[in-house]
Amino acid sequence: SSAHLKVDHDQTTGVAVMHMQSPPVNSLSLDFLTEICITLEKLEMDKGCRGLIITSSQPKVFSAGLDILEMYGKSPERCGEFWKAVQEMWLKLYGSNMVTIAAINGSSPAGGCLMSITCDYRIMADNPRYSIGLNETMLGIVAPFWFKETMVNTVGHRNTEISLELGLLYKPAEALNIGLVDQLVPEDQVLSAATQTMTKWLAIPEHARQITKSMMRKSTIEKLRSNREADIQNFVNFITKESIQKSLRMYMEMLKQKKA
Ligand code: CO8
Repeated sequence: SSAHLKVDHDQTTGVAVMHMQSPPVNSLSLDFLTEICITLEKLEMDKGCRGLIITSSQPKVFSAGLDILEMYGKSPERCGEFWKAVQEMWLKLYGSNMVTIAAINGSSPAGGCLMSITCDYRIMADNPRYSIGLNETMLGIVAPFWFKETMVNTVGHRNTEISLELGLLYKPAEALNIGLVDQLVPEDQVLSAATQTMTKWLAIPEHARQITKSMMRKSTIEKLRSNREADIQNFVNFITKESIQKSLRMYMEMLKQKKA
């Protein structure tokens, strides 16, 4: 465990539960992403850990996605460092040999949705106040190709096209309907349902399951792996544009107003 992550690793079942606890909304800052990557690396190396459940300790929110403040008013160097950490988290999660389950106990926009769809299975709290989706266009920004492909691999081309162009955030029932999540359960049962599902997945012959997972995801992962530098440059050039900075500022103001 580290400052913003509580990891409960049950040695007898081989299942680790990673609780995100970065107040107020588990937004993914460079520091938090780095913590997540270090923890994932350790768990991945640990032969005694075969399954990972990701959940949130914060009320009402799984993760608010990338920390918008990391993309606003920052130097190109810093933006590049940030983006490299986002890539790293995605590569570690999407390429994990562990069985990964997202126990989505709150809202999960943008980067929070990305984290969820890197997992093998998603269980969401059946609370209509929560939503999940890749809403980047609503911020005036564009989900990169590897966000898009992870989404296509989850809900198919047409659902992805609609949801990305419109920047849709889906209520749990809608998310279930398009296959963005796999199961809805009452809020207080998200973690126990994830544990139950984990048992099923861990009963499959491990090597066969891992090779199959890798086969399904390899081409998407390779595309980013072999283009990391160009993807960073793309991001930095895009996000530091005056017009994009303005969109982000307006979006942040809108968030504050909604609150007031
Ligand atoms: N980054 C930074 N700060 C955030 C973020 C965020 N993503 N989300 C919320 N906050 C802040 C709020 O501004 C607020 O700050 P303050 O207390 O100072 O006013 C505080 O966190 C609490 O937020 P709320 O009061 O809004 O909390 P609620 O519980 O009412 O709502 C939500 C929680 C639903 C998560 C809500 O905060 C929300 O909708 N947040 C915005 C989520 C969002 O749109 N994230 C998108 C981030 S972009 C991304 O992840 C992918 C980018 C890909 C880049 C591609 C570029 C090329």
